[in-house]
Amino acid sequence: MAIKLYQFCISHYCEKVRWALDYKGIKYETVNLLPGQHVKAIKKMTGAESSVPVLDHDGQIIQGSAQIIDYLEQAFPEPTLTPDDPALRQQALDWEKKLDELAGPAIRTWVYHYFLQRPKVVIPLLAAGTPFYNRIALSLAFSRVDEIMRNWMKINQKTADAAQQTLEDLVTELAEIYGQRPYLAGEQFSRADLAAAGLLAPLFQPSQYPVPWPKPAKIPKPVQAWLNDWQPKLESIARIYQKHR
Ligand SMILES: N[C@@H](CCC(=O)N[C@@H](CS)C(=O)NCC(=O)O)C(=O)O
Repeated sequence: MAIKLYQFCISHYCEKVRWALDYKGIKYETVNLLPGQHVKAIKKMTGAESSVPVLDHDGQIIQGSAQIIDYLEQAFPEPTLTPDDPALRQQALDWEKKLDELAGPAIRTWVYHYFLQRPKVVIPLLAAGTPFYNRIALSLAFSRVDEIMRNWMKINQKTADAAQQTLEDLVTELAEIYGQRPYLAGEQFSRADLAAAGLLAPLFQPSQYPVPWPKPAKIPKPVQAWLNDWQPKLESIARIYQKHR
């Protein structure tokens, strides 16, 4: 049995899958790709979109973090990440969908808007887990990388401001819930909590996440100021990560 995860180390959707695989105690190999160079390899495998994560389980190809978790729940049911009770199951799936659709893109737009202004900080994150010469290649082509990433994810000051608002709404909602009960769906840790803490992990930068997080002094000032202000609310989400990751 061979399981390969095609990923970007920095990708928070890939972190969802790494976490689910680790949680279930599944052995797997990662194939770390460089953003940009991944397109051909991923499209060839999926015959469709170029996004990661993609899981290859003995030749069976699954793309998308939620789809991969669905697959893992079938193939490796224990320990489960989806509640048995139908209402709680739906609640967990709804939360995951909402987080995938809102938190994932918002954090990416907001963080990259500021980090792309700091090539020396963002390049090691983008190239994490890949050969060292990729950092040189990205440095040499950085203005093009910046342009492509901004066009592709529609990143500009306006979208970054809207993304920041989305994050503030979500973090507020999550902190309120975690202040009242331990988990998002019922009494057990589920894929809903995994999605929340996995997708928002770049905001609290856990050491288990396989990238060289920059020191606070290197983080762009507007981001660091926001992180300082929102730290108390982020702590309840970080606790889920530290407890279950
Ligand atoms: N809904 C997808 C989103 C995946 C996604 O947006 N992946 C980004 C990295 S964070 C990606 O691969 N972008 C490059 C591309 O689409 O070619 C999931 O849950 O896996």
